[in-house]
Amino acid sequence: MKTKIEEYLKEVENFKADKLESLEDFRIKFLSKKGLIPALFADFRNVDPSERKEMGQLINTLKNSVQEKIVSLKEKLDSGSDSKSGTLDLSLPVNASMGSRHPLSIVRNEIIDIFSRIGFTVSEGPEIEDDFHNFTALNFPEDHPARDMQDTFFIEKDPDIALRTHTSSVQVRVMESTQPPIRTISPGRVFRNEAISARAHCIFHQVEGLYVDTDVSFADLKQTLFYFAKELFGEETKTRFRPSYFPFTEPSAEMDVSCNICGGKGCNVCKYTGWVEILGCGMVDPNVLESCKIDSEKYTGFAFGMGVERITMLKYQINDLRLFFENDLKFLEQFKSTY
Ligand code: 2NM
Repeated sequence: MKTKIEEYLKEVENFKADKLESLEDFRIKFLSKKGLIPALFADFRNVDPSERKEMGQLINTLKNSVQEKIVSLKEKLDSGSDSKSGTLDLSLPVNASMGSRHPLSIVRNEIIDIFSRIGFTVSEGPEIEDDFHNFTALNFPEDHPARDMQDTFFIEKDPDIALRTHTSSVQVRVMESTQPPIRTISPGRVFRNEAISARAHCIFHQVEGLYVDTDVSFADLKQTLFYFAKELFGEETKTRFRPSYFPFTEPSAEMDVSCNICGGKGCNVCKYTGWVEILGCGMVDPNVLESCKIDSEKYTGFAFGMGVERITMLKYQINDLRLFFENDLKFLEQFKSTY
């Protein structure tokens, strides 16, 4: 019996399989009910008691080496067949293209980062709004054209429920629920009933900002936005403020930055003026503070709003807004960022 087992052990050691079928034959030969190992265990009953210990150990060694051989050959054959048939090998290092952030997300995150460095928090709110938060609290007169069906997507009439047309509605909610000091920005999607073109879309992204405290002045507004422009477009960036009008701010202004494409010399992006408009801003109208239960005798505030698409187009010299919504990989793959 001993020589038989030793022969089997040699056979197992030398066994090679180039396909799963021969490995299966090997398994059947040794381990199946009528195989060689069960036969050895059957013979074991007739072994002399003085040899039992040694024979028992030998048979077990044989059984283990058969099992180990099957496992290791199976692994080899499996991984070989994978590479041949071209299925995925999950152990390979990643070398496929990695996916990248959407340019609008990159710029939005950068804007958030710049303002959070000077103490602004981020607030979010619903995209479906009531009339009070989207218009009335923001000092829009009853007959303002923005309240018209032509400009706003209404979901219900009486009471009016609509898709928010700006994220100022979020700031109304912040002011209602928090007493000053308030320093917050609200990034988000907004909706306007407009024809889609290279410069306009019915969905776009805004970041609006709000700062309310005692003694907040227009000088604070200018310096904060000057800091923002330099952080976003570079240290050499100049800013200028032009008077403007918004229902929710008084006085109101629009801020231009020196054109970062021609450096102020004049090009088709700045229409040969050397300046490009990037945001609207102003001192929060006391009516807005009062609508939100903030004492306008005690507190003042400034606010601003910007379109993320517009800023992204300027930063990356993109000339058609529709590219942001088409999900064309050739466009999206060009943007790599840590933001
Ligand atoms: C702008 C321009 C000027 C603005 C006002 C407010 C609020 F809620 F405080 F009244 N939030 N954002 C604002 C002011 C937005 O966007 C062009």
